[in-house]
Amino acid sequence: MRRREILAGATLLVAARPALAQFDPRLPAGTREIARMGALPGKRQLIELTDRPPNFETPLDAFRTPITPNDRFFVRYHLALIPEMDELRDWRVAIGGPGAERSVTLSLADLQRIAPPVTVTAVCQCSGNRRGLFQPHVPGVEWGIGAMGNARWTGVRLRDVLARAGVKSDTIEVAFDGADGPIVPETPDFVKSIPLARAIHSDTLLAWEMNGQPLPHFNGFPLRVVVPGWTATYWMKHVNRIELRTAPEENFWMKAAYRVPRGLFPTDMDFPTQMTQANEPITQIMVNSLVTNLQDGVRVPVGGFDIEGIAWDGGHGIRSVEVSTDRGETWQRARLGQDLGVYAFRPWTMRVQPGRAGPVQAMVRATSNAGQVQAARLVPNPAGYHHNVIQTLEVIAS
Ligand SMILES: Nc1nc2c(c(=O)[nH]1)N[C@H]1C(S)=C(S)[C@@H](COP(=O)(O)O)O[C@H]1N2
Ligand SMILES: [Mo]
Repeated sequence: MRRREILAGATLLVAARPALAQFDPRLPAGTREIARMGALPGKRQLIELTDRPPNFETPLDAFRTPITPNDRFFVRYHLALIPEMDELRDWRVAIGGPGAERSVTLSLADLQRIAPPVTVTAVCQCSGNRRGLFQPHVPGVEWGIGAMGNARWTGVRLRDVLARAGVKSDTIEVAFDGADGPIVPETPDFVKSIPLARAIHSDTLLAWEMNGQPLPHFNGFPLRVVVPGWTATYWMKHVNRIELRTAPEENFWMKAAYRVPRGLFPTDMDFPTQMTQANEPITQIMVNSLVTNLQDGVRVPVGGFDIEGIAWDGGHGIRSVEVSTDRGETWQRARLGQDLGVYAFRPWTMRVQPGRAGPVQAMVRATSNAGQVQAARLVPNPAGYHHNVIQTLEVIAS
């Protein structure tokens, strides 16, 4: 998107939206008032929530396979000036900062020579996924269920790249900046940091491939950060600057945004340098699941039907998925499908025999290998993060 297009298009596009959208069955609950279907270059139709910056979510049927196709993978940006592909041709990443022994600047070819490539299959999920389903309503991008996707990410371990710069012993955080920027200088640039311990974790990558292809333009071409198990806010796209920090990153996107009340959500790793008395940065993904083959209100055969879906968490893997058709009194275990790794979507399926015609309610709950279970009730928090309430689906047997 070029600067002049953005400015010229801004007013025209806002007015035309709602009427088209409201009865499109592809639009998930919680987004129907504001969304419509739309496409970005290189992408098939996605659910368009805003176009400047582009915020497009993945429709439900794209989750019927445990790997989310690149051309249906959601897109989220905070800032509207996104570099064009040709502007990224001479792209380099600069690594330095007070915690670095030396500054280095590397091309993609340099990165690819550091070590044999590493692939991790992992869910990239926006912290605000399902915010549109919060009741009471919380302001922000009103995502439905599709601000997430699961892909095979290939690249180099971040720790092997940091070693090129040399990590001094007083380094506490590693910060990332991308090549996108704000239209107006008053908007703070999007910079995110992670604790050093998470940066040198063997699964944290700088990735240039997604599902065996170069990263799509809108998913961070040519290089993005991949922090498996952590929400996507840290997965910096078009990353061109990496800073080894000896003091906490203080910008708006760390200090004010992406925070949750302290201790409210369990995590395996603290972010000690960013904690306050009241809150802490959002980090690890919560255990969750989604029915992918049925939507509320659809007709199903009274003689029996399958419920299929996916389950995932922040890196323990899925122990079980259970389904209840009696409002939570009894639960039956679904059959788990292919295991693509602890950070990935885990497919599951369950046969239901309604026995009689009429509405059938199905509740689905996933449990992680750490014993964490989806929330029975929404855990309210000011920014509308971590919606992992047990899904209740109602279909009609006939
Ligand atoms: N450069 C850059 N990287 C970014 C962002 C951004 O606005 N700019 N948003 C982050 C957030 S909040 C999310 S949810 C993911 C979305 O990744 P995707 O667009 O590839 O789906 O990118 C992350 N990385
Ligand atoms: Mo996000």
